[in-house]
Amino acid sequence: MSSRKIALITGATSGFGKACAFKFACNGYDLILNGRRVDRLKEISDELERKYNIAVYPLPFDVREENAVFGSIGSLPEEWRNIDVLVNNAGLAVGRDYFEEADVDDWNRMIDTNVKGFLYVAKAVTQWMVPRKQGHIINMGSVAGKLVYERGNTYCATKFAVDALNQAMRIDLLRHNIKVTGIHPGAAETEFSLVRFKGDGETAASVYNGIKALTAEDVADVIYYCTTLPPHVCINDLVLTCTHQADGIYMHRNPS
Ligand code: NDP
Ligand code: 8X3
Repeated sequence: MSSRKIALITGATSGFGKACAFKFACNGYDLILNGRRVDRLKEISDELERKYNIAVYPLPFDVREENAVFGSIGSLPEEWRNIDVLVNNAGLAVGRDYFEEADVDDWNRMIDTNVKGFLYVAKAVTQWMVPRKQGHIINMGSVAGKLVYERGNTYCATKFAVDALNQAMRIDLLRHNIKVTGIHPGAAETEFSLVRFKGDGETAASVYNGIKALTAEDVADVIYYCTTLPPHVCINDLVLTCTHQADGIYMHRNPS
């Protein structure tokens, strides 16, 4: 174990989290990686250690399980507690339905993951950052947390909550010198839509028809950039979309 910087990334088995793992690894960070799919977590960890000569500590848990989150992060070995960066990213949309037609189980999954799980992870990591008076929390919001769109109801609400909590954490952690950054991407082609549409690949793919969407790597580059600024500089809130998208509603498809 070296004295290199450490990043903890949730949702590192896919999409933004996985791309962040590669971006931070190639810049010399040691990594604590979370996700529920243990096989993927192991594969990614092995590849990163091999390719980038860094150390990886796989930390599988479901962010919805309060005891698992606090237990796993709270009992990290001493040498893994000096976490410099948290990418608080694990999250999902489930369903895209009109309010009166939506499934309450879908709402529960989104609220439990995107709000409660998000809070547990941030709080558990903060216990290691506060005594050091140092650290950077990157919270994964969305354009869906800036503007509500049709049939976005509860997913949008969870990302509005992330936006509010991002502001709240920044205010409350100010006295501990901890940076807090909200990242709000627009449409990015990851496994997000496949999860949202419950495995319906055709509908998932149609979300990106006629646009050149963001890639996970685009988002990871921006997240990493936010961590490279001098200690006295913090990007508080950052919205990024592909050039064919203005916000959570307006897209220009099939541009000539
Ligand atoms: P992916 O589906 O590709 O990745 C989601 C990640 O979250 C996976 O690694 C998944 O891992 C993890 N995850 C989901 N639920 C849990 C859980 N209960 N416990 C632990 N890990 C969990 O999607 P994205 O990379 O696109 O999404 C990442 C974040 O970005 C989400 O918060 C999403 O809301 C947000 N976002 C996505 C956008 C997009 O267009 N793609 C745009 C704006 C924001 P596993 O299944 O192994 O647990
Ligand atoms: C994911 C982007 O526009 O599907 O947060 O809500 S969107």
